Amino acid sequence: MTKGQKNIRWFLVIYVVTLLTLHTTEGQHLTGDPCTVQILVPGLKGEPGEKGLKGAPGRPGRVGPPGEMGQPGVKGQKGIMGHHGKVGPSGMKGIKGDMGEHGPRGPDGEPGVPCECSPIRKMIGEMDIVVDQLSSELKFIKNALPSPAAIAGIKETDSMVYLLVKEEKRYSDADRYCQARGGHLAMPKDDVANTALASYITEAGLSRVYIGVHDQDVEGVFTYVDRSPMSTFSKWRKGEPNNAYDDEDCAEMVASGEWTDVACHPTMYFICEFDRDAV
Ligand SMILES: [Ca+2]
Ligand SMILES: [Ca+2]
Repeated sequence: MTKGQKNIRWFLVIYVVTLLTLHTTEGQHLTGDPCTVQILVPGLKGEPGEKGLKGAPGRPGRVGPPGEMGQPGVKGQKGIMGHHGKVGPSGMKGIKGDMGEHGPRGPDGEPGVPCECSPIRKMIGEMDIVVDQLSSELKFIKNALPSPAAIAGIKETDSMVYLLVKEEKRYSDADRYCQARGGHLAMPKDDVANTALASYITEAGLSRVYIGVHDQDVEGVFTYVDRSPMSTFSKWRKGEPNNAYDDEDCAEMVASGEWTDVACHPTMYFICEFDRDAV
């Protein structure tokens, strides 16, 4: 837009405003020609208008910053008791406690019945003797036996205790075994002893055992193993001793109770004897 065009435009604006002012405002009539172009001045400031209606609510503001941490709350009440738990493992045995105090004395018992005590005392005394004998025999058995399976029990006479040993040994080893236990190979010196030994062999289911008879010192002169002479008793089987093969210097007893001279080196079972007084 040029400067001339701007001027024309301002002129037209002023002219229209003037016409409108003259037409609507009586108090401001000016003398002269209504078509005369005049400069107008602004009127007085009007009275304040009435208060307008309340506007619509504004938009929500921004989210504010987080608040500060609050104060601790009040402690709650105690809850109800829970269920019982599982039974735990047994604890270790505790230390033995001190002995308690003596209890009060009990009431007196009923009076006893009078008795004749002498026979009972005598019986007790006899039983004590038997117990002592059994104890000593048991001690002897424990000392004499290599093992319970090695013997077929014990055979006794009035003066001797016989022990059949079921371990096969040579004559000299067998006697050594008996001596180590306080005895000898059995030396039957009468029929009572010889019969006891024979029954012992039979009851054990054996056929022969070494006994303590030999002629190792002088051929043909038999003695007992303790070198005591055979003066009045012997039980040789018929035809014995015969020193067969010139090699029989020891003796065995067979189940019948008879004796036979045999060689000393074979091994076989044997019977030991012990004095009863020493047992
Ligand atoms: Ca001989
Ligand atoms: Ca012979």
